[in-house]
Amino acid sequence: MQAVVVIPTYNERENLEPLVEKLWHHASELHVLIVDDNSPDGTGRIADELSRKNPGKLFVLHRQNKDGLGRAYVEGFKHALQKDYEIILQMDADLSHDPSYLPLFLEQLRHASLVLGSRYLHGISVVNWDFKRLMLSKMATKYVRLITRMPFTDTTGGFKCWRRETLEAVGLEAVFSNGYLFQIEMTFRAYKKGFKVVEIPIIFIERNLGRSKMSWAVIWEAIWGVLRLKLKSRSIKGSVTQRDVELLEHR
Ligand SMILES: Nc1nc2c(ncn2[C@@H]2O[C@H](COP(=O)(O)OP(=O)(O)O)[C@@H](O)[C@H]2O)c(=O)[nH]1
Ligand SMILES: [Mg+2]
Repeated sequence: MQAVVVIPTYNERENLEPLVEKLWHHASELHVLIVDDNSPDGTGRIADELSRKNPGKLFVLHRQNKDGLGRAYVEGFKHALQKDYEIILQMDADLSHDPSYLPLFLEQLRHASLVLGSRYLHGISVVNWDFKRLMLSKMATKYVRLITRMPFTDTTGGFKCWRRETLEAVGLEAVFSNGYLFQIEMTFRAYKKGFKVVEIPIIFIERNLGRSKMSWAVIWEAIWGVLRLKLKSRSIKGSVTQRDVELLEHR
C-alpha cells in the first residue's frame, strides 16, 4: 500500500536532510511531501535539491508566506488525497519525532483508522523540555480531555498516521484551526465521527537545531478553539453515520 509522510517546514535548514535520510533508513518505501512556507533560511531550496536527487519519491509544495502549521498540513493533505495514497503520515521536521517509529505506526494502522504518537502513554516520555514547557503541554492535554471528553493521553502531538478514508471523512474544508489547535481539531473530528483511534507510546526529543515556532498566539488559539470545537461537536458528528464508519473501516 502506498504511503506518504507530509512534513511542514519553516526554517529547518539543518534538520531536513538528516531527517529524510533517517526516514528512508527505517521506511525505505515511503514517499515524502515537504510543505515549505518560503523559509527565509533556504529550507525550500534544500527540499528542491532533495526532490531532484529522489525523483518520484520526494515532492515539495512551496507556499508564498508563513501561514501556520495547520494551513500547511491542510494543503499537504489535500495534495496527498488527490494522489492515490492509501496511508498519510504526518511528522515534524525538527527530529523531535524519531523516524524509527514509522514501521510501528504503519503496523498499528492495520487495526485502526488513525494512530496517534503519545508522549504520555507510559509516564512522561519527553527529553529536553524545561519544566514550564512540560507543564504547558500536560495542562493542555488535561484541558482538552476535560472539555472534549476525548480519552487520549496526548492530544496536542503531531506524529500521526491516517487512513485515507479517515482523512476524507474528516473533511479538510471544514477545518478552521492553525497552531496546536490543528492537531487537537483533527483528532477530535475523527474521534467524533466514530473512527477507531489508537495511541502508541513515543519518546519525544526537543529539537537541537533551529527554533520552535511556538507562541502565545498559538496558546490562545488553542484555549478558545477547544471551546469552539465543543460547541461544534454535534455538527461534526452528524456528517458521517456509524454505519458509514464501519463500511469505511472494513474497506
Ligand atoms: N510550513 C510551515 N511549517 C511550520 C510552520 N510553523 C511551524 N512549522 C513546522 O511545524 C513543525 C513543528 O514546529 P515547531 O516550531 O518545532 O513546534 P514545537 O515542536 O511545538 O515547538 C516543524 O517541522 C516546523 O518547521 C509554518 O507556519 N509553516
Ligand atoms: Mg518542535
